[in-house]
Amino acid sequence: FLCAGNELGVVAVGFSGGQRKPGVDAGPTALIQAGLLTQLKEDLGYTLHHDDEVHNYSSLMPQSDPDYRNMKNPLAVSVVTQRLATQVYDHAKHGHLVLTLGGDHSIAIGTVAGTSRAIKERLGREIAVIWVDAHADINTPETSVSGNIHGMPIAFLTGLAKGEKEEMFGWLGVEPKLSLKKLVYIGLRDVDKCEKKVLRDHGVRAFSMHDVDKYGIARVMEMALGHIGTDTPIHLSFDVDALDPQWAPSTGTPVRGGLTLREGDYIAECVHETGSLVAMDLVEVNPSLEAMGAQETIRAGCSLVRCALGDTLL
Ligand code: HAR
Ligand code: MN
Ligand code: MN
Ligand code: MN
Repeated sequence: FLCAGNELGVVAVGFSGGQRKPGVDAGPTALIQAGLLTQLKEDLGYTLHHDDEVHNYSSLMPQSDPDYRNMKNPLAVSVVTQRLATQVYDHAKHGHLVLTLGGDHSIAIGTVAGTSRAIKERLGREIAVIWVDAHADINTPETSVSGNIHGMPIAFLTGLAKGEKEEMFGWLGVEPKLSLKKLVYIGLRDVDKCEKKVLRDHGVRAFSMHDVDKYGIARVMEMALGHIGTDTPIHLSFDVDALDPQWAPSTGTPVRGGLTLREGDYIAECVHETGSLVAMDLVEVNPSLEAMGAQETIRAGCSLVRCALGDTLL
């Protein structure tokens, strides 16, 4: 077994510096207030390891943070993800399954780095990442049009984008935290031109919404998990904007034509069934956007997490 017993580490990250819209930092509090952690404890029987804080890392924030290589807030995102990597690592090295509630998707630089290191040390294994998202988040600072780092985490994790000084993502080191061969995307439908080229050139396994339509979600999951192989530790990084805005309208970059809530839940259920889940992120819930739909978006987020952590219909 990849994780010990029913021990769940929880990290709540109220961080929005990877993009430009305020409010995504309130995601974790909204999810927790909706009862998510209580449900995990009482209904699913997890023992929670949580510091009862929603971290905003204010003490780490730089005085000034000018654009660098086109990146917005580079020092802030670097230092927050560095700290978060340690928090996730500390849970994962004890064999806790780690749940991180974001925050924008830039935080996955920290979460994946943390699980990657812990699993390598504890089990001598490389992790696989299932990235469920409307977007590929594989821009380098040079290819990004927006400069928003939430569109770049995969590039930093796989070494396509290089860090420099310690405080400019140099803390990631030279060894990639994730192999492009161990990455699978599901739900893509808004991928930049340069990102498409990178996916093609490296033969990254990616299931777009076209594939979900064509094969159905069950077959897509068979193929996705088949690519990863049995018995490989899995980090599930779930961007709520993978869901259609009908189910998750309150998110920074909604894109029509997405997954139904059931398809999202099904992905999470299949990942749970592998028994190989070591970490999950739920990101990009922004309750201040489309306020009418905030409760729906929060409910959808809670459902995705419960499914990944073993809630069953029967
Ligand atoms: N590809 C665009 C960019 O790099 C949009 C990225 C939007 N990202 C997220 N996370 N919402 O998936 O700026
Ligand atoms: Mn423990
Ligand atoms: Mn994303
Ligand atoms: Mn996205």
